Amino acid sequence: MCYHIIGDYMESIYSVLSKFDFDGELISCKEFGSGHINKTYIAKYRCGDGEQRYVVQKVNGAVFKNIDELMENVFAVTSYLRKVIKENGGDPDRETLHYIKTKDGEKYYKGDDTSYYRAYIFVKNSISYDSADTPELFGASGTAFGKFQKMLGGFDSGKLYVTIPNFHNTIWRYENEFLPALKLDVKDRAGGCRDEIDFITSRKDEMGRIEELVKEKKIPLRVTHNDTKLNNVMFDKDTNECVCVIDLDTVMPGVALFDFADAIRFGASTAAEDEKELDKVSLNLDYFEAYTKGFLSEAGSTLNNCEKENLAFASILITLELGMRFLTDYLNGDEYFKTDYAEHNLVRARNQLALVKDMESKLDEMNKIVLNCSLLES
Ligand code: ADP
Ligand code: GN1
Ligand code: MG
Repeated sequence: MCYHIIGDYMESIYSVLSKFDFDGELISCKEFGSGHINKTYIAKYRCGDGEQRYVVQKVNGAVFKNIDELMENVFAVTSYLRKVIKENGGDPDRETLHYIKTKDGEKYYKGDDTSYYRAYIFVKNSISYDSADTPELFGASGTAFGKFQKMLGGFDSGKLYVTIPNFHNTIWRYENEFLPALKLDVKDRAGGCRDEIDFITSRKDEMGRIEELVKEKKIPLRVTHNDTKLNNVMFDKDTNECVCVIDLDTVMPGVALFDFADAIRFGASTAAEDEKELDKVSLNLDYFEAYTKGFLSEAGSTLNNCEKENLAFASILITLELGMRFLTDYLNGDEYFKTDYAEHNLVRARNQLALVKDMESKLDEMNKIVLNCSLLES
């Protein structure tokens, strides 16, 4: 048996693996993925002549305060999806996540007071991407998230717990997180980012626009994913077809617009989320169009006109929101997002705000693309 060394938590991860009902003999386990919140491991097991891989995740208990409710949500959503996928003649073992319970029959394993682990089957022959080489590949992820939205159309969103309250309530985040962080300025960092602070503050009036539409009942709450980064979709390694949507921790009642928007923010940018050279950061309209086509081809019939009219605006708003979240975390001393170096959150914030600026100059074109794609669907 060959054990890969995983820093100083080698001991504990192997004891964690032994708590789950996995088949076969452990071959290796290593850290994996580029997520900012949870810690992900891939564990390989020998099963007879073959191999079985499992994904094991340490859920971030500081971010997700109620792990029981979170796991209730993911089990409820994945069981529902399995049913729909079967009805549609698909393969539920491949097209949605398959969670593995612990040997005690629990949905997750609780280590010490702050560590929670859960496990699922690694989707065979699949890969995730941090960027798409072609608009077609990105468009395919739009189809996958659109289909995810459509398949969950019959699931009552009121039955889901809210795993992070006010997750995409931009004005709430401004008033209750950004302004207090700025006021306290615990690390004395605000002086070094005045331009970014002014950029955010000057857009305050736009921050509540979607919330208002929800209050006026023009936009409904639906079952939404809320974290639709390209690397939260698995593609088939050979054909590059989308296989399944993953990272279901933030599936909860929400605004479908933001599922579209967050994917655009990440995948239609010409640069990585933490690119330092800001002149490399812009919105690629070909990618925007490919995603819009893909998303609306599946979810178009579900969304109402008010939602469609706000797809482009929501893309700007979610980018502003994340820029503000990164800056808030920087001001707070980097407590929320994983960082690789001291100024990482500030770099990410500047990057997102540069993208906002470019998107603002392209809003009319984005709206035209949405309109054309909607007409294609009607
Ligand atoms: P995070 O919340 O940290 O983003 P994810 O659930 O997105 O965690 O998982 C991190 C990465 O692990 C994904 O981007 C993907 O590459 C890989 N991964 C996660 N689940 C699976 C799975 N079931 N099958 C294959 N790869 C997976
Ligand atoms: C986090 O876990 P991950 O890396 O998929 C964050 C998202 C941000 C994203 C930015 C629960 O997502 O909201 O948009 O980083 N998830 C949470 O990359 O806060
Ligand atoms: Mg992820």
